[in-house]
Amino acid sequence: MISLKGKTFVVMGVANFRSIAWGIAQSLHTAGANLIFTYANERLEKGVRELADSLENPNTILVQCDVTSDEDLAKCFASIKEQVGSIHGVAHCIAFANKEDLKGEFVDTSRAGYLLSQDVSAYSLVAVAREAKAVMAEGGSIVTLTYLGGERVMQNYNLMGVSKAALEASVRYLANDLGKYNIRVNSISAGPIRTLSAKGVGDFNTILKEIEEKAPLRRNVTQEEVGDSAVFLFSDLSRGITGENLHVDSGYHIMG
Ligand code: KAL
Repeated sequence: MISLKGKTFVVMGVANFRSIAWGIAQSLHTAGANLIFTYANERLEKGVRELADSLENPNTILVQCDVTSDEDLAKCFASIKEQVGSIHGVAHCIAFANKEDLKGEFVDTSRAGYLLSQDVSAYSLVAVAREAKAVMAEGGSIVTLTYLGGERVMQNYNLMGVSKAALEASVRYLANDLGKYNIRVNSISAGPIRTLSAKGVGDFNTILKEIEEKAPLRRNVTQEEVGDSAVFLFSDLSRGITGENLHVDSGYHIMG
């Protein structure tokens, strides 16, 4: 197993125990890393605290951070710097789109809905990377989460697909900017997992079933698998990789 002992990682976007962010946190914890969790608002704080406390030998820090606020972002990373000095990576696991924009046709997307989704789901990575750079004295690794709908049209993913396309392009431009500081930026394109984001998606079972039938591995992926791949991207084993989109999807993306 890869050891990340003595290294500190910020995990943004844990909503509950089903979150991919939580899968990443658990894998990082198993690798011996120190963890800092950020939560968007008070409503989410209690759940994140309970999860953080459930980790064996918890040595974790929680910081509030609404990524749509430049002030919050600055305060959050200043507080992190004050508490730990420097960090070695950030897991950015944050996305949002209004429910009403995730059905019907993309052509009907409102300006406000489009901008909100871009702000939370794509621009936030740029802002986080800028703040994180100031706290990554020894270089580092930034990992964000995307989905195949950023590369192709997937039913109902609509404006989130466009936000993920912007996120994936941002990964490449950020990788180019931050490479000279030995900061790597990559994304993981996870197969469908039943998280809070997927809640209320009527045909989610159909989506999962299609993966079981068509993906090379003939099964769906788990939070743990995404978490372990993130640990690889955070570790020195991936030191030659940046600007990459790693598909952790049972191979589904290669199928026509
Ligand atoms: C094709 C798929 C089916 C699902 C379609 C759209 C999924 C969009 C993801 C987006 C992030 C979901 C939301 O923003 C939901 C939001 O409107 C309501 N939920 C919330 O506000 C909850 C409480 C909070 C915690 O959620 C967020 N996001 O803040 C895509 C599937 C197969 C794969 C998925 C689920 C991909 C993905 O991007 O999550």
